Formats: sequence, structure tokens, C-alpha cells
Amino acid sequence: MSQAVSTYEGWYVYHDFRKIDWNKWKSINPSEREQMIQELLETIQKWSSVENNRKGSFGQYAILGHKADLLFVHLRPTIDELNEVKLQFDKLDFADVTSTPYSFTSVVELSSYTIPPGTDPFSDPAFRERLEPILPKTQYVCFYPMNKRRLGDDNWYMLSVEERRKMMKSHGMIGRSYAGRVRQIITGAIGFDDWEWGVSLFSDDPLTFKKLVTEMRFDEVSARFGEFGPFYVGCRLTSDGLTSLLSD
Ligand code: 76R
Repeated sequence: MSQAVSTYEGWYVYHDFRKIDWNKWKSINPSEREQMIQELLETIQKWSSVENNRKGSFGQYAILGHKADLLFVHLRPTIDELNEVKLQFDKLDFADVTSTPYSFTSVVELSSYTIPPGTDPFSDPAFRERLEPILPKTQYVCFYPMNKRRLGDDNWYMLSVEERRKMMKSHGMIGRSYAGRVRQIITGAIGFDDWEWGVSLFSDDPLTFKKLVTEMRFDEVSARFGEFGPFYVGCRLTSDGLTSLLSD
């Protein structure tokens, strides 16, 4: 048996993708719609306020394409709180005009491949910030789930820790060459969801997602072992942005 990788976990994360039933929404009279938007904005205000005392983080995005219209991302110290925010949304009148075409439950994860043995990462404030991250306020987000392949000679989970570390080092070097242009949050989902990781990327230039993901495809760890789920790309929404998205 190969040695399992040790991981460090931080905040739990819920990616809540929502699709709006526009016919239903437009059939509601304007003053009722106005009230539903107000109720939604108040809840969002409550969700955002967790960032003030570092009790979590929240982001909202408009998603392109047919797969979803909105994405709400919640980070919280416990999975119980994630369940609470999910229910808070579902109890809003606005929820009645939405459906959930996709969601992803995971936890912020750092693996030990590139952490020198013997270091205590929890005593390092920079490390803590990576485990309990405030979502970057960039204009664009990209999300996709992924696995590491287990097929014949390409079985990630049968490799020695040294082989895996070597490949992850090369992966990290490519990632670092994008420093300042993209931020990534890797979340582990083994035991929580249908894929092993969620990849959340943040940038002020959407082309950076394409360039980075392309470059990684040519790197051994992604080329041989990466299996990818659906990709979502979106634009960050302010409360005003959300209001105008929902207005005529
Ligand atoms: O050096 C370090 O501090 C961290 C090195 C590092 C690890 C351990 C790192 C760096 N990643 C790590 C782990 Mn990553 N990452 C992805 C994807 O599309 C694809 O091909 C893959 C999706 C991207 C785009 C990305 C970006 N990374 C992981 C893991 C866990 C693997 C495991 O444990 O087996 C996955 C699934 C994964 C996937 N990675 C970086 C980036 C970027 C931009 C960096 C540099 C970050 C930085 O230096 O700030």
C-alpha cells in the first residue's frame, strides 16, 4: 500500500449554483418582486458580514451559459453552518423561482507535498490565511471539480509519495508563475461529494483561467492523472449588480 498524503483542512465550503425560472420570475408583479429582492439582499448582507470577524467568507457571481445563472459560495468553520445557510436561502420567497442544477460540498485543503517535514503549519499566520481564506474580490471566478485517475499504470493512488511529491512540485511551479494574476482555492471533497477536489480560481482577466488550465494540462500530473467535471465561469456580483440582474 502506498503512503496516504497527509492534508490540512480549514473552512468548509458550499458552492450553491442556482438557475432562475425567468418565466416564473417575470410573472410575479413588480412590487412583490421588489420585496423578494429586498429580502434576498438582507440575507446576503448577513452572509457577507461573517467576513468582518473572520467567521467565514461569502461570494456571489453571475454564471455564464446554460448550466446556472447564479453562484453563491459560502465558507464557514463548520458544516452545520453551511447547512444553515442553505436552508436560509431555501426559505426565502426568491428560492421558489430558482432550482439547484449543481452544488459542491468540500473543505479547504492543503496537502503536505510541498511543506517541509517537521514544520508546524498551524503556527504560521500565512498558512492559516490559506486554510481560512477570504474569497478574493476579483471580477471573475472559475470553478470545476476534478479527480486523480485510477486506471492501469495511471493510478495516482498506487504511486509512491516521492513520485507524487515530484509531480506536485512541478505543478506548484507552474501555478506560481501565475502569481499576482490568479488565486486558487483547492477544496477536498473525498467523502463529501462526487468528485475528489473542487478547483476555484479567481482573476481579473478571464483569459488567465484558459491559459493556466491549458498549461497545466501539459504538465504530467494533469496530463496523466487529471479527470475533470463540468466547468463554470462567472462574473462577481455586487448587491447593485444582483439587483439589476433581477430587474427589468
Ligand atoms: O507550493 C505550494 O505552496 C502549493 C503547491 C500546490 C499544491 C500542493 C499547488 C499550487 N497546488 C497543489 C495541490 Mn494546485 N491547482 C489545481 C488546478 O486544471 C488542472 O489541471 C488542475 C486544477 C489548478 C488550476 C491549480 C492551480 N492542486 C493541488 C491539488 C491537490 C492534489 C493532491 O493532493 O493530490 C489539486 C487537485 C490541484 C489542482 N496550484 C498551485 C494552482 C496554482 C495557481 C498554484 C500556485 C499557488 C501559489 O503558489 O500561490
